[in-house]
Amino acid sequence: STFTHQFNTPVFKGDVEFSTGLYIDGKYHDGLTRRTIDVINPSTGKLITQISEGTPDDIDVAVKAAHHAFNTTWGLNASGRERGDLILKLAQLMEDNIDAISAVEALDNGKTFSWAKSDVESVISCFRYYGGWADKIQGKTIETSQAQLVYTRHEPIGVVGQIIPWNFPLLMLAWKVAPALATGNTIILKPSEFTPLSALYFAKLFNEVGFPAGVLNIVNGYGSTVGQAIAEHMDIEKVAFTGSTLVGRKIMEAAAKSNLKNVTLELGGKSPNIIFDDANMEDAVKWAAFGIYYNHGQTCCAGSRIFVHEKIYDEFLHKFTEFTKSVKVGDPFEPDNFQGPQVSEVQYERIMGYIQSGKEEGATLHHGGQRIGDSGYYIQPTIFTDVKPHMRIVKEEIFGPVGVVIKFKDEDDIITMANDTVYGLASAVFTRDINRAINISNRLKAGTVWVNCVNALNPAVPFGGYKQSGIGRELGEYALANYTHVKAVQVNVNMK
Ligand code: TXE
Repeated sequence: STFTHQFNTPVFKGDVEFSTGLYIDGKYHDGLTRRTIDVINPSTGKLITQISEGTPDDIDVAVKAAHHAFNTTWGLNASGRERGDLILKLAQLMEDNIDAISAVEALDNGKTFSWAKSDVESVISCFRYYGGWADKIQGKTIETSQAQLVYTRHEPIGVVGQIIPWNFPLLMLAWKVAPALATGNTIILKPSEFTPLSALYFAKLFNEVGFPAGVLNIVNGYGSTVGQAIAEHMDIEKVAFTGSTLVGRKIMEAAAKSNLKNVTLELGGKSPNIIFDDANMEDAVKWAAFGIYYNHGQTCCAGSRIFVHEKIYDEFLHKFTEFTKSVKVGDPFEPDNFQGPQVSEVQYERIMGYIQSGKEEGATLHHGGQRIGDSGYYIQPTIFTDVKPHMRIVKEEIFGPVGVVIKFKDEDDIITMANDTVYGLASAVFTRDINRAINISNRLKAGTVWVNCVNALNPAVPFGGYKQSGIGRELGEYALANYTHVKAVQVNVNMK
């Protein structure tokens, strides 16, 4: 069936309409069981619509379509230029519909319309970036001896599975779909059951652009059924996953037990944000708030552990608290709001559970910690102090607007504390001393170090984790390797 919605908000007025079915082989299907999943509005807790629920059998149908497309119209059958042109057209079509897409994302996820729009802008630039790569995927010639011609080909892997989360629904789709398309793979994508709508809208645009049928198949459904079916499928040759570390382990296990499919994982984080005493105080306060409150703290790279040099700790904490009080939380469609509701009731409960654990383990709830209102999943931006390294709020990913502020003495002290985590996704350092910035950057065990900023992302710049934050890198030229096999061809040219 079809989802139709009339937006009449201060920031967007207009109608949207798209199918809620499974998008397989260029057509919409109800799914073999015809079951549905309820899509809930996190701002109200009420039903938005119902979408088709896929099953492992639907995944089988999608995999067959994807193989057929790979062997006939895509893969090595479409030139890089042809693939790139379609990707660029898709980017343009998204730009033409940017407000409507952003409104759907805000409605379903709870992020504000303006932040949703900033996501969609990043989505568009990600597709443009990889559209540009499509005809530049090339191997090398390798000199061995005069008797040989040796070269490599970077070939698409084949049918790839992609499982994405709910925190940046369309952006995570873009990070995965764009490089896979550019390199010539065909795709089975599973969006999060909490936020399926923007991917369905995307499917409509994708279809309009004129990609061959079966190149991208979007199968909504639950992780334990459809997600698991992707991870263990014998005819899917690669799986890319973003989500919890717990599920990341299951994906690897399923890949190992089935066909040893290639795996890339982008998992959790507990990123340190380090503020030295020579940092620009006003900037550091604003960036620290952006680091933890951006996207309601539902960010894998959230700067959730804020380390402040002891000389400026009191001043920082005071200013950070004042700034936190000014963060506007409320309806995603009101233009002044920075923070909307958490994505779901489950996530809301999980975060409130962490706040409770912080109090029980003896940390000081310095600010916030309460629900806002009595409908929707709104939580106050929250600060804990007087924390100890063993506490759950210091060690575990909360994925909510909850930061801990911790004092440090010197560089060795901070490196030990910052690296004392099973994660290693991102980190940030604030200082005006360039040598210190570089030395600290070298010593941090994290896939990204931001110096005097946080959350800077660009499609050209690789992103991914050390330690249990993941395997592999997304974005940039690095991501092309996730979706290509390297074939070495050795030709005997002297015929002996
Ligand atoms: O994630 P899940 P959840 C972290 C964050 C959050 C916690 C739990 O700490 O609080 O994870 O969130 C699919 N086989 N992150 O439970 O379950 C699922 O359907 C295959 C960090 O919502 O990992 C969805 O599409 N797939 C993060 C996707 O996995 C399975 C983003 C992510 O959901 C599956 C989200 C299975 N057995 C949460 N079980 C980040 N790194 O950005 C579930 N899925």
